[in-house]
Amino acid sequence: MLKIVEGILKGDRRSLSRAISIIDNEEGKYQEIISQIFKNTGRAMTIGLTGPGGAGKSSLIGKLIDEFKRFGYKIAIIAVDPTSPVTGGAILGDRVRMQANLMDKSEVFMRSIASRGAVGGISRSLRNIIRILDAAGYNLIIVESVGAGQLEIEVSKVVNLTLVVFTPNTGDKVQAVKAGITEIGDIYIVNKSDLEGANTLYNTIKDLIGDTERKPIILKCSAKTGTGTREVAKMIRNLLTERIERIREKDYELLEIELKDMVLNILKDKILTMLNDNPSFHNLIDKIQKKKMDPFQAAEELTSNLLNSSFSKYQELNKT
Ligand SMILES: Nc1nc2c(ncn2[C@@H]2O[C@H](COP(=O)(O)OP(=O)(O)O)[C@@H](O)[C@H]2O)c(=O)[nH]1
Ligand SMILES: [Mg+2]
Repeated sequence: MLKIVEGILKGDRRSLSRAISIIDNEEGKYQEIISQIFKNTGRAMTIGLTGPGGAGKSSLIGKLIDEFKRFGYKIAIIAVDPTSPVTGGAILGDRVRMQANLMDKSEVFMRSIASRGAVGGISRSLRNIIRILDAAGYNLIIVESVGAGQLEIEVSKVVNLTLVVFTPNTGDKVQAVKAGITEIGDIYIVNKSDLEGANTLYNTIKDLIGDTERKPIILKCSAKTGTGTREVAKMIRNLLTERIERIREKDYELLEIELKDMVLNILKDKILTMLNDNPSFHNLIDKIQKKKMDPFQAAEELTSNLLNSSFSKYQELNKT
């Protein structure tokens, strides 16, 4: 067993941090780490908080943590921020704000990752980071993400439950709808209920999405005063237990995508090597150049050529 894996399983924070960096950067060892911890995963529940910057996600997480700890959860937080590099202001600000809330909550693990804008890439690293935290014994993992559109959707696919946070003073309701955010939330939250306009926004959101078939839950709270935050926490806990079937289904679908993706990647590498080694590859290019063959014919011929030769190789291997 790798030393770092021993550390992870013991819940050692330095090993955890290091492992998360390895995964985030897809350094060579990351597959081995995941393989070695994999049997120890599968217990954690995950929730995602998303919504515009300044809506109060970090503040709300700070409040929710108090409640969740009362429920007995061991909590880890991952902040994903596509807009700023790791050293950027937004995350640092978040860190400070959350840490103010996290005084005496040192058992909460917190980490920010930069998504580097690669769609698909973030869900892969996020899934594996969740596995690491899961193996380390964190059983409630909270993902905070900022930004609009694609990243939000990516994150919502990876987590068990998605919360979308709105606030009256960034209240561009139409934009929220445009970004496809109406599709992804299990719970919609109007934060800053202590401010004017919160009721109007709450009613607008109810009209816009409360009536859709999915019947998402819409709540109001103030992360500043604490009004309503306990209800939010309770609702999250209830949904996590009530919707266990749906959560399993979603997990199955994710594994399906993940596995297909991995097989395709492996095949692509192998096929490219085979293609470059194949003598008829360059012959066919010659033929195309001399107009003896069109590219479609050549591609078909090469493909069946490759498939046949790999098939006979496979049969040979199985004979012995
Ligand atoms: N009045 C009021 N301000 C809030 C509330 N929640 C957060 N804030 C403030 O809104 C700003 C942005 O909060 P933050 O949690 O960093 O938002 P995030 O960008 O969504 O994570 C901060 O100045 C918070 O103090 C609330 O319920 N009421
Ligand atoms: Mg934040």
